[in-house]
Amino acid sequence: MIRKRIVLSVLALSIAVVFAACEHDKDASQVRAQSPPPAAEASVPKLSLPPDSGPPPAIDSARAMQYVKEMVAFGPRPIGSTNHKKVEDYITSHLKGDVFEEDTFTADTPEGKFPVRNIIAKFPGTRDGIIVIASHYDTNYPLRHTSYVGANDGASSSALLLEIANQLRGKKRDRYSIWLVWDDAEEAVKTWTDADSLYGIRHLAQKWQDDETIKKIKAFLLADMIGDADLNIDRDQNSTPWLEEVVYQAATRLGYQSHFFARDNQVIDDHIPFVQRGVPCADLIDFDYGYNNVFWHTPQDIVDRLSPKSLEIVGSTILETVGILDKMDTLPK
Ligand code: 1BN
Ligand code: ZN
Repeated sequence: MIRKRIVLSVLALSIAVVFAACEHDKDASQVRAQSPPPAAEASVPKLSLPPDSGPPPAIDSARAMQYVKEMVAFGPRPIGSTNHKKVEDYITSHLKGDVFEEDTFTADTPEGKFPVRNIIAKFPGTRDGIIVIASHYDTNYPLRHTSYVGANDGASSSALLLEIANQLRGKKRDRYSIWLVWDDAEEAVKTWTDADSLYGIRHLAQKWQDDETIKKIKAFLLADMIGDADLNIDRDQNSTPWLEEVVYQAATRLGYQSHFFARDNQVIDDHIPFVQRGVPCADLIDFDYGYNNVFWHTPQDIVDRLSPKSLEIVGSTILETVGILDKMDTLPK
């Protein structure tokens, strides 16, 4: 069974959770020893990857950062709020002319019923199979009456997906289809539990299981908290080792490997409903936002702590990962 906690490398993390704003944050983490370097990781399979060819992927980092600023400018965006509706409209306004659909439902939460809306933009390819790239766009609910705007946690990855859409738009894909998912209601409304969290993505995973879409998903790449100017993407032990290795190789091809996988973590995040259904997943999360993650779920999560370069590093690594997956003859299960 997957444990409801994060395992981090630093003993002092227990101090950091004391500063976290929400009750659920307090039991979210535990101590873990530092991982060996990626090549020495026992569980990483030997992969035969296609040769590095072609130009590196493009990401307009200034434009992505502008999107972050515009989302943050709405203010706190918890489910059920007017600002939440504004950011939904903001996302879909950037998808005009794209094929996109919405998965809407009412979530029953410890704070009552809320409308939930996942937004899915589809960039079709001719190869059979889908690569999903996901980000949540809601902000922390318990902090809704503070100045909390979730610049890193919610806005950075959602803005990056808008920029990835810009890069995919209008280009013929003779490879896997790419579906971009802005999922909703990731955050707990009270205390993080299996039932009080991940409302949107749990619904979407179940829907795609019921209609058998899930069988076509070759990889699920999640971005969360990827804007930190001091970028350190964790190796998530709940993710799929071979896919994490492809991500690492993609980062290495771009010269960005120093930002990836220096430490291990075990993250419960939007990928989990897909992990549970056997879909290969990689959660790209930097859960070290400020010393011992001290800015996470606090009003200190502001644009000033982010960097366009971090958006570029993660965005181009995701696109390079897609490029590698596209060219692999077969993908491991
Ligand atoms: C990530 C960003 N998460 C919430 N906001 C998921 C999470 C929940 C990560 C609890 C760690 C602990
Ligand atoms: Zn959060």
